[in-house]
Amino acid sequence: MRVDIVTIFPDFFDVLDVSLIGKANQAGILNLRIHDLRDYTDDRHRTVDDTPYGGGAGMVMKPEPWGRALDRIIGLSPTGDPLVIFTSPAGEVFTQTAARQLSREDHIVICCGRYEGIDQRVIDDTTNRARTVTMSIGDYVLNGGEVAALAIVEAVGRLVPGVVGNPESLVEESHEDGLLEYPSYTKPATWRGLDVPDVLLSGNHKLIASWRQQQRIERTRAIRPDLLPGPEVEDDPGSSSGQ
Ligand code: JEB
Repeated sequence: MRVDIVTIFPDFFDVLDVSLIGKANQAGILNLRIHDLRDYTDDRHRTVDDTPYGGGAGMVMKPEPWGRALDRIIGLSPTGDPLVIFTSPAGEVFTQTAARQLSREDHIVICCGRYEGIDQRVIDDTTNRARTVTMSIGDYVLNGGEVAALAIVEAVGRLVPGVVGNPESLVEESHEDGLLEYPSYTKPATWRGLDVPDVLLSGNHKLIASWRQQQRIERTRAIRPDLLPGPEVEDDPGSSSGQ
């Protein structure tokens, strides 16, 4: 899988070298390329931002460097059909389901904005020439798209065959079937007066499996009840949405 990332902070992605993703990159399973947006500027100061039309706080990323960078990267796509992702607090939420779908792509391009974001015409123009999505990694505010791009690359990369050593560890996982994971324990059997649950030392694999499943359901009910199938309540036109 080919992954291109466009950013004004290429050094941000150095951390990938110390991870499984970096190993997969060296092994040729992933082909990860980081592009410095400033290489696509044409002025002495390598300017990437300007003041917003209509006024308001902060700066907006100028369209021209983005246009030149994406023309080049989309034009040189080895598949000719890349999926371009703009990270944004206003995007559709990136979930494990989205990660699965992205892991089946042959070429993705991740665009990392900064400041107040990128001139909207860059997204509109890209939508006219390539499959384009806007994605948010969650409902909190970051200063730019780099941390979001790292999260997407890690979540997607580990689903690409050959990146994670043991494919079984991918199956038995939180969120793959909508329940949280069961609690894990290792040696010693007693630590600071706390015992590993007896069932895990029983050697009874059927009993262990049902105990773990029960733990998953209880944990999900306690911590993430929103993940459990609940009573479908009909929309009340009089109720306000609330946050
Ligand atoms: C992504 C970004 C900014 C309003 C507030 C902050 C480019 N889950 C997420 N939170 N924030 C981002 C994100 C994702 N994905 C995110 C790209 C940019 C935040 N900012 C700062 C812009 N508008 C600039």
